Amino acid sequence: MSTGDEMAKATGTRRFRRAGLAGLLACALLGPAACGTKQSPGAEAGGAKRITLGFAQVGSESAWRVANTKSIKDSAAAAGITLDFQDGKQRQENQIAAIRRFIAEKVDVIAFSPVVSSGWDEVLQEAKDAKIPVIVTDRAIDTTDTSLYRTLLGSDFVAEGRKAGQWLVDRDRAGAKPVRIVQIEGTTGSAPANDRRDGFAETIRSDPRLKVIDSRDGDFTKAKGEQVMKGFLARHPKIDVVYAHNDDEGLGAIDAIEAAGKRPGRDISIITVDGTRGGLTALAGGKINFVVECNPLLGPQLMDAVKKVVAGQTIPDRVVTDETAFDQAKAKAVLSGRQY
Ligand code: GYE
Repeated sequence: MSTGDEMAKATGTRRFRRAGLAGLLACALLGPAACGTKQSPGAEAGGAKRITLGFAQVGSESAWRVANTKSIKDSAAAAGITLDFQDGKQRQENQIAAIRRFIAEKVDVIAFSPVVSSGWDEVLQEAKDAKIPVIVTDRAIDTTDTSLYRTLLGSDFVAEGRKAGQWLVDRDRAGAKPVRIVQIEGTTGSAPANDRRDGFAETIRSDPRLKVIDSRDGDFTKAKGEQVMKGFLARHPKIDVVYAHNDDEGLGAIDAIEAAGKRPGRDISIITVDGTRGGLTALAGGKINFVVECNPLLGPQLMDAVKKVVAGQTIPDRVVTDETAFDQAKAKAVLSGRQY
């Protein structure tokens, strides 16, 4: 989705279908007496039909993702929602197959976090034709037809990229030398990779000494982050800063830098995004210099949206997660209470 579309989604609201919900609402409001004595399969003691949510996850590429999956599973259980969870193993075709299965099995709501942003129109049209509402979480999709989904819950990745860039601009304001930056990107074609790159580029443009000298896909994993960093170190005799699109890639870069006999956080500065326990621990220990937060705990918001969509209530088209950023002192202060 383009920033323009996102802005449109951020401002509007939409009304959801009420058809076929009168009975459900009567059950919920008036109790079992209004629902008759026979419970349909999946019905609960209180009379309201249990909601089934099909969720197509990206994969388990990072600590962020593991925390996100746990949040979704825990919140579904707490909300009394039956969750049909499918791990897409970072492949769009797996996620499309999962969504088709959810449609065939007639789940009440489909939610997914798209591994890449383009190529969803056809399968989402199938969900729309089957009258199954779709909620996009975490990563945006690229489509001109915003009627294909009800809302997007998640972070503003452009803002995250800007925070990363602004920290560097402020830190190096007084410097005179060129600053050679290498960038370890997230999965090519994913919303967070595109937006974190663009937000960062836009901000550092204000200072001509700051230059991205190389940029490669690290697929949001520690193993690829390490591999990409090894390549950078082999190709570039002087690197001042690593900007990694997530903590895992940054932690991989630390291993590569140490293996090359250099000190991460000192000889080469590191900026990452996420704020997981692993990232904040390295930050508190001085091996990372700045971490921009991206909150994975989207489960409660998602379950709330699912219930509202099923009940025919109005929900905002775009819900942006509240986030902060951490320097070394702040990381030390929050680490003990970090859930993920
Ligand atoms: O930053 C990264 C994960 O989509 C925001 O995906 C998410 C990103 C997160 O793999 O660690």
